Amino acid sequence: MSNNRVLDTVIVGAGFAGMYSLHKQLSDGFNAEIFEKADDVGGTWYWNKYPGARCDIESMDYSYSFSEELQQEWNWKEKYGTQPELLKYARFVSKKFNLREKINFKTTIIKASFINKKWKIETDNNIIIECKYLVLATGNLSTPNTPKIKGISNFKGKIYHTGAWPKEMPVFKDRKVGIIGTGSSGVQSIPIISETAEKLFVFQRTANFSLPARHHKLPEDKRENYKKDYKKYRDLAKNSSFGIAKYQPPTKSAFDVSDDERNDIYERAWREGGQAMLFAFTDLLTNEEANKTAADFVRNKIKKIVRDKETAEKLCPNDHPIGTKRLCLDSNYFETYNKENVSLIDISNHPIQEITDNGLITNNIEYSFDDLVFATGFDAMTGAVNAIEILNEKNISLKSIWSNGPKTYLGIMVSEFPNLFMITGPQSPGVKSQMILSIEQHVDFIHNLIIHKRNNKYYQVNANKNKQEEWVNHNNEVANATLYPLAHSWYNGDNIAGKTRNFMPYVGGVANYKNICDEKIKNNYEGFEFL
Ligand code: FAD
Ligand code: N01
Repeated sequence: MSNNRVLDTVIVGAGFAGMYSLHKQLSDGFNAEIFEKADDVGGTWYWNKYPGARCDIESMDYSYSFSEELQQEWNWKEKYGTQPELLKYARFVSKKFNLREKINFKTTIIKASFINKKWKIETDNNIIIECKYLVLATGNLSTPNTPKIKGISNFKGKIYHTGAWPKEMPVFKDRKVGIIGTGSSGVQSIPIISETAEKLFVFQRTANFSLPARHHKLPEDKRENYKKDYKKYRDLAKNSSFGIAKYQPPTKSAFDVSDDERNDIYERAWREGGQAMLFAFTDLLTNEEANKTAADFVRNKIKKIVRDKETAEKLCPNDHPIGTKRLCLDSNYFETYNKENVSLIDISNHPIQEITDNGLITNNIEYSFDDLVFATGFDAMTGAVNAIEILNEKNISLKSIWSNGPKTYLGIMVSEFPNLFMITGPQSPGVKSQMILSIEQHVDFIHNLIIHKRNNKYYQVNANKNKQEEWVNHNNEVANATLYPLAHSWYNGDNIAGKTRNFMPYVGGVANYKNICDEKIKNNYEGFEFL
């Protein structure tokens, strides 16, 4: 592709959001291209190649619904798709819809300035593009966070981050490995690394809740039956809170049933696998006592699984209500701590003092290993956007405006940044949902907005500042009526040193959110200003 050019639309990122956005744009005759820093499509599923990486929402749900042909043609092999399968799926989509020729790989967008009613976009390889619309499909979990720990450059072994895993799988056989972090990435990778490593040291700052995934191959008949009724399942998902067909809103409080009944319900959910337990009662995420019934159930399970009492105690989460951090799903995570070659090191009261040539020091004890894995997560939700210098007409950067936390209108636009759109941005339900469903809904909304603008010959759309403020306040009110803010999590920005605490996702549910968006359209795009 040529260097400098003029386009209708620049889309940043070739994950599921960017690809669908490009497809919509091309289908409606816009001159659009994607710019992607990786050398392939896939986004999350390109970067997170760590051992055990897979989705934790069943693949029959966690997939595109926009094309009936695609959803009938593609055959998921497993209940929860593996990273290689998801990457293959992303590539398949990019080829089926002829997207690749419009994707500039190995190109990072570094700057975007709104000048004379157009966006001027600059890349790290000196391409300059002028365009009407800028769509940020940069991902919520795409900026890996490596904590700044003293001595890191001294480490003589190999260092990996789960969120930027090398293409060639490292061999841990007969090696001593240290891993920092016990979030979803740690919980998935620890059991697999322990299978071959001579020794695995797990450095845990906070114990995390995890439920069994009960993963299995997807039987062909089950898959085909699901496909026959795909529309029904997709509609159920759209009308749910989290965008998952089988988890419909519960109707009873945890205290509407006897202790025995409640326990039976949790036991069935535990055996079934997945997140079912969290959807058992209406008040699990709003009432601490109700939540404790589920948390106690899981803590008791951990104590039954893990043989060493002291280790089991350390693995029991006690600092947050269950479900208020992203709930992990695992395959034999707690069982892994019964293995001779695995040691759990509780660093909750003893932060890592230093990384040394051969390992690390905590609580004045040095642990030696050959390889160090950071499963330390991401600068979530704002990291990738803030990494681009985005300047509005007054030359004010989005990063500076967001310095005390992000503010958006519907998670889609930011006031005073005209013609700039975000897919599943802060204050949208994106990360609190089956994300591909939210991505599709956002892309459709943004696309309608652009078409409305084109049809009416407007040159600019901007989010109204007061409406944005109202939306942010509503977002906070909804979050504060739940237990979510009680947890220290990336939802609040707590995992990044110096990041202002702000609860970022919209937790009112995908169905409510879609209704709100539909209302805005009905009310002549309420909150959006057209010029
Ligand atoms: P991404 O997939 O993150 O893609 C963003 C792309 O933008 C990346 O390729 C990145 O390289 C590119 N980019 C960013 N900045 C720039 C720039 N300046 N210039 C050029 N390119 C740029 N969600 C679920 O709903 N269910 C799951 O089971 C699930 N599992 C997950 C497992 C893991 C390990 C992780 C990390 C996340 C998971 N998620 C899951 C969330 C997942 O991120 C989303 O489901 C979805 O894949 C996000 O797609 P996206 O296109 O919005 O962003
Ligand atoms: O990251 P995390 P993740 N010293 O932030 C620890 C999605 N995802 O990559 O809890 C010591 O959850 C940190 O400790 P603490 C999913 O949305 C999904 O695991 O902050 N420890 C924590 O234990 C998920 O939520 C899947 O005290 C430090 C861990 O590192 C999101 O991505 C799989 C530390 C980070 O956990 C992020 O998950 C993977 C330090 N300085 C990811 N800094 C699925 O299964 C951080 N930690 C679908």
